[in-house]
Amino acid sequence: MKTLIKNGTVVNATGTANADVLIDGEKIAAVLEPGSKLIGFDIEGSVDNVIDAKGKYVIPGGVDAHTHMEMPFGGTNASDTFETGTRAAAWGGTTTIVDFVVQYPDQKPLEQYHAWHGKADGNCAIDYGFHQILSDVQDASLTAMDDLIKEGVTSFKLFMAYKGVFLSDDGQILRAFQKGAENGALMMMHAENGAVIDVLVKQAIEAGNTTPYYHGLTRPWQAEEEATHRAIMIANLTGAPLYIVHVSAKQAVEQIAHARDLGQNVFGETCPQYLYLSLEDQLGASSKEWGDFEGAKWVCSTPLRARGEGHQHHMWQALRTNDLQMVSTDHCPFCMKGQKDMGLGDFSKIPNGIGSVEHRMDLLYQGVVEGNISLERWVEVTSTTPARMFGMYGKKGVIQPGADGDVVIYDPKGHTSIGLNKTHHMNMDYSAWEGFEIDGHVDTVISRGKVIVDGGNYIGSKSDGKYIKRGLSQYLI
Ligand code: DUC
Ligand code: ZN
Ligand code: ZN
Repeated sequence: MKTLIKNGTVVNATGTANADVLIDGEKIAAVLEPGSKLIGFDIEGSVDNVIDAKGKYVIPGGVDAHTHMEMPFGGTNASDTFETGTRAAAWGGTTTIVDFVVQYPDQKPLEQYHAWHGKADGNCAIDYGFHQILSDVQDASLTAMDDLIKEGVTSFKLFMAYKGVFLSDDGQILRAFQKGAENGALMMMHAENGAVIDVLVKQAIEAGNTTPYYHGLTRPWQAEEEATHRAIMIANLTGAPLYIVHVSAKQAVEQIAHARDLGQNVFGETCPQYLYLSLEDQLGASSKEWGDFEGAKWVCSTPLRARGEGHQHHMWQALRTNDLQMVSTDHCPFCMKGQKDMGLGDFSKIPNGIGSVEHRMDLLYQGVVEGNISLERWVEVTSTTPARMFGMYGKKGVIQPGADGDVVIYDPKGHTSIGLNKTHHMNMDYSAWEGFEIDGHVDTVISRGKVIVDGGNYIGSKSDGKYIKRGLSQYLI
């Protein structure tokens, strides 16, 4: 199968050009001057499929490096399976995800890795890789890190919160980071001070403050800043590269920026919810159906932060200045009925998570429209940097000869209305993004040379996606 995308505006992280893109089989074969012929050879006449992208952007497929499809968590499972979640991702212009294999205490990382293959293989609409969560750092887990790297799992997430579920103590973090420094793995951190949060949560519940708003109040920015600083110091001590996930507090960004200024290999990701949504929105949320439990729709950790404190503005700024390097979703969807409602009367029992895998490319494009980031930076933070950060660049994250034919045709004159009865395809009974309007539209999505979304219609199949054996982070020397 050969496809020619003609007359489009090709946007890479490095620049924008009017060019035609030729895809041959699964790979990009050439990026050509518009209408050019190869040594007199009529390209258009020789291909199977011609797509006219006049007036549209031709960008590398989105790479969402933080998802939790069907993750067992909070007494239930994230509501998107690999099948439903990757299909929704495709609709939204994301052609690669990196999902988290979970090791709970007493589980063996390699067994869990194979279990995740059991769930994902043959069920994904787009390509997928895995990180590994380590919740039980002892000798066997450290040895498993070497084995997992050989399988293409080159990044490992630890938690400083969720005692008894995920939390590692500082000594365990030190040991895992020592291993990362030795084998080149990128160490990822959920940076919140769990002990402080657990006491604040207990005090809030005892005082009768049980509504979802208190989820945010009991996970204050100080807990995020302190944990971010501690993780950076342990990484500094060991020499491990460190990636802080889902940064939401401006003070945590400052910690990351400071470490980077001093030359440390520290990176940070934020998520659409921390760019657009706020604690004040959550406080004001109320509906006929749920009353003030409506706010449960936005219970996630790290939590939404106060707009009055300027966190959202600071996240956009940090993305512009590269104090933060990329945007993932932390896609962890739960339905209100039967899942989030487990926390009626006690916010601490609400499963933590928001579903956004379908909307990340659009929501970040709106940042271009509103002057928060440039067009090229949009591509960089949603595709190119995630591909480089997690050892996939060259195949993913760029439109160039030899790269995978993962291409999105994005219409800047199109429009996308987000909402449950509109564009929503995730397996959730509500949208955390209800009512968001985007001045752009994902028209066509091509995954390794195959058109899987055409004019907004999904035409792929659930076994299109392949496992990606990732290399080490390309930001390391
Ligand atoms: N945060 C969430 O909101 N959900 C999953 C795990 C996490 O760290
Ligand atoms: Zn986390
Ligand atoms: Zn997560």
